[in-house]
Amino acid sequence: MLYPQLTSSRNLISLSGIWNFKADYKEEGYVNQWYLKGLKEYDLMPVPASYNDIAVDAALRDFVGDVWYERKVVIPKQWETENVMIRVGSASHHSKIWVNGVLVKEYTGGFLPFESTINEAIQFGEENHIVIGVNNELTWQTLPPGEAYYVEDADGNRKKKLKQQHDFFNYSGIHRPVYLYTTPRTYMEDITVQTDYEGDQGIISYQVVMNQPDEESREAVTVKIEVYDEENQLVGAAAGEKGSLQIDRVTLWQPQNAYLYKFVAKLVSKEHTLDEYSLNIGIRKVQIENGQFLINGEPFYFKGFGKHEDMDVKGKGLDDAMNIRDFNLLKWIHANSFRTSHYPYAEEVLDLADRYGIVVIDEVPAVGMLGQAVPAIGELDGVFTDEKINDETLKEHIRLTREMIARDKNHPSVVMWSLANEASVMEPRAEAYFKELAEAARKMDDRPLLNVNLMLIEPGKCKVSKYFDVIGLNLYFGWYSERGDIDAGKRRLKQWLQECHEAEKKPILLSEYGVDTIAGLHKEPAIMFSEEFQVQFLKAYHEVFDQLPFVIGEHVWNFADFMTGQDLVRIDGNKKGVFTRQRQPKMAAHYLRERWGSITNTH
Ligand code: GCB
Repeated sequence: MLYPQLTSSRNLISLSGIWNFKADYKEEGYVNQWYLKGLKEYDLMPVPASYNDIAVDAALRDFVGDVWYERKVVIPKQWETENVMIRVGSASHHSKIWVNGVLVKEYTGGFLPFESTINEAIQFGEENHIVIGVNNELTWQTLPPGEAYYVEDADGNRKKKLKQQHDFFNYSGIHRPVYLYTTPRTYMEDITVQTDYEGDQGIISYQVVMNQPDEESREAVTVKIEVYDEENQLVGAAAGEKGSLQIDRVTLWQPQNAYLYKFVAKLVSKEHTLDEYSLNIGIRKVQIENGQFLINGEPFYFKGFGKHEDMDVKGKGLDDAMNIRDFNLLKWIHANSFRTSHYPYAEEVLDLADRYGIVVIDEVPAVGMLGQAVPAIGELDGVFTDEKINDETLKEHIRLTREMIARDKNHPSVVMWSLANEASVMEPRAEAYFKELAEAARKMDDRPLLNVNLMLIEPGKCKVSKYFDVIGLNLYFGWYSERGDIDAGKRRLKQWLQECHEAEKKPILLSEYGVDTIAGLHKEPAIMFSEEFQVQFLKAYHEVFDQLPFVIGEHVWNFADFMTGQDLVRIDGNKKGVFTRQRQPKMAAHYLRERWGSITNTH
């Protein structure tokens, strides 16, 4: 699915802004046909934004169930000859779109886009009524998994609650932009670009998928490709739905040194351009060889973070200012990468990663596939069962992986797919599940695959690592175990990493390590939660990583403090950020800046 674009052949109207909004506390929206009759007594709600923190209202913050968004929009008369689409960047977690009372789309998944043609439902040149219903419940067959259940409130009314196994707050609502856009009747539905190079010659292979309703004129349409460099000079051209082209004296896309070519695709019929679409592409190569992760033939050492889409007030709503602040901080701290823990981030974020030269590990929303919530201690109950994580969950997992890869495949910044975070992978039934998942993913794209394990998965006991290229480990020795004893944690860490590598013989990425730290709390000697403790913990871990050549990278948990559900171990959220939630540095940020500034991308 191509991101909506204004081009010589396509129109685009943003529906971001203020919508009417109503949370369906009494579960009456369907009965009273709000999708057709409209909302009465509504609130105002910004789109995109999570709705939870907008009102001053605990009931809305913690609401579980259906909410309704509504707005009216005039659709230009001139669009009548075009194919008109509505597209939502993401809404958490299950959505339906009605146009003038007609259901045009139903979609499950909280972190990926969905769209539909709406020609049959709209009135051109007139006002049209758009309603989007969003439900934030989770089940064992959704990703992430969770369970909704009813409780009674003080007045004896039933109300829903949600049990989840992941710690980040279940921010809900329309999180990414809503667009109306057009394509011509014959248009490009998809473009795939793959890159390579030999010597100083770049190689671009591409494929364009056309949607051409009129089969008879199929012959008459040709695909034309042009590639421009950053000076807007034409450096390559090709024709045909599928092909490849060479770029002489190529400038590669490098980590922290991005270079983007503009790939312009056109559908042409009798010298007339029917459709036009362009992509920013980077030419680079990713491989794993001899236990090393290579980008453009050079060993790459990941320095960076697990992040979240999370901020004050807006929750998970897309915010360009915050995103650019984050990239500036990544640059400032000399990070070269991050993981989109624990769901695919907005396409707009990946565009920035392409431009800033920040390497991305793209993760499906497979988090919490285990029988307990974090913290990572205690027993693991079985979840790969007929009732919980079953064949239906696997089908969803494969579908969301396919949609993520289809959406993000053309981003040079994306170098690896992460297919799960902290699943209960010592269970026998996890093996067949992950085998099928990894095999399916390999058919979709050739980038390496990552699986991320929690510290309850003992070295040598993971049933699924063999199906992956890189092993991610989330380790908190000295925090969740050996609490407060950094030396003991450090000894355990070294032994654990060595045993893991001995058992799996695969490159290891420290995909999470870190400690909760209250900004401004200083203690000398250090104790848990102080800024000094965070620095000492990170230093101790780094001393271990620096001795072990099979460690291919370090992603601190987390880039910034973020909101969670209410819990004993979460004081106004998860405080493992190196930056505060307002994106100001803790002491550890200065320490990391010094360390990462002094080690190169190859370590
Ligand atoms: C983890 C999870 C992450 C949590 C983190 C923590 O292992 O992957 O989502 O936020 O631990 O801080 O407990």
